[in-house]
Amino acid sequence: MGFSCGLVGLPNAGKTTLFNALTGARAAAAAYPFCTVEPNHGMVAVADERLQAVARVVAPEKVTPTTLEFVDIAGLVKGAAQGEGLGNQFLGHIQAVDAIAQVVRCFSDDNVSHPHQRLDPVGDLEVVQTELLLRDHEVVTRRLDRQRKVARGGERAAAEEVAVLEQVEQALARGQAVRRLQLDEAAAERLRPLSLLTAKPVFYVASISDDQLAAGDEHPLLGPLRSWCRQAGGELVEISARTESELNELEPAERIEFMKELGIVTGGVQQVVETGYRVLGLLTFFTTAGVEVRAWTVPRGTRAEQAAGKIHKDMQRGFIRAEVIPWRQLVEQGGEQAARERGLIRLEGRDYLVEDGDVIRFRFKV
Ligand SMILES: Nc1nc2c(ncn2[C@@H]2O[C@H](COP(=O)(O)OP(=O)(O)O)[C@@H](O)[C@H]2O)c(=O)[nH]1
Ligand SMILES: [Mg+2]
Repeated sequence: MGFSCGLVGLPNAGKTTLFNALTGARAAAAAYPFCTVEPNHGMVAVADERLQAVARVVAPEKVTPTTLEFVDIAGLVKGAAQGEGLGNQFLGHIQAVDAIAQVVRCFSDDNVSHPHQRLDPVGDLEVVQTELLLRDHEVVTRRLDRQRKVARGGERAAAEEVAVLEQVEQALARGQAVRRLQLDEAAAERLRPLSLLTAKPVFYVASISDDQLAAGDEHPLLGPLRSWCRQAGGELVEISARTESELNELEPAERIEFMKELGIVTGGVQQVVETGYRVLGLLTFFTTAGVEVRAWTVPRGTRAEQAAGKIHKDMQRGFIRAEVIPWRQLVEQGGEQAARERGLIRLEGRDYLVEDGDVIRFRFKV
């Protein structure tokens, strides 16, 4: 089971360009709407300095990073919730992802048409947001109608669901995303089968040009965009996706040269991946067994036994114990041997809650 982020936005926002920058793929990015119909899927390695540090002391034959999946979804247009554009089908694709990266156009280019013939990032974010809210509202109202009937038949679970749905329906009608409601675990559980789009974690990606990036705070579009995102409670990543996708075409050595020339310090791609990882509430643990040092991804709150199952079902079934050390301690000790001799490797049972950065060796019998 992997985790995925869907790139969502208006046509020509720069989604496919960002996808290419993320994956190094060369999906068709072109200046006409609906160039992307079937979603493109790509796995992106999550760069992690901790993994490299652990690998330096373990000296394995192989180092395997963990991955995050990105899905390039076709552009949404106003009215998508009513079936405009290729509306409903695309909204269905968004349903399938775990988190949403809302891509918004900030670059200006007369050769690239804008669906509303104007450059207005905040307005664009609102158009997309409204479609997602409308779609959720429709799904919730339909379910509410049905469950009200079932509840009248005296079914208690249905009555409980109706109560939650009514609260959610009112929020959506006010224009409030479901993720902004403080729902308890039980309510969230009831809603899960509906895969509501505005319940998914979200972050925002401003697709901007190099000179806009260089202008930074001075750029007139960015101030309002940043405060809109702050108010919406979502992080904003600013990236020149076109430049970064062009970087992918270069050899690593040339790339470094080119980045120096342009003054690109931290990669926007890296920031997009990190932010996606963070909003999904994921953590990374490492294994060093055999010839491989490897990073694994699980949700926060994962127990040792479940983490073992991520590697192999047999490991979960035959789980005996987990031997755990935080990555930094392992690195400070210079390796497992020394850490073991100093008694720094802890023994944990099946219910141990895995922590971000743990290095774990699972003991199991088959
Ligand atoms: N000038 C400029 N054009 C860009 C930039 N990013 C993307 N484009 C162009 O905008 C058009 C639409 O981009 P695309 O990624 O296909 O948008 P999508 O419809 O959201 O997938 C393409 O012709 C891209 O080359 C940018 O930063 N600056
Ligand atoms: Mg596209």
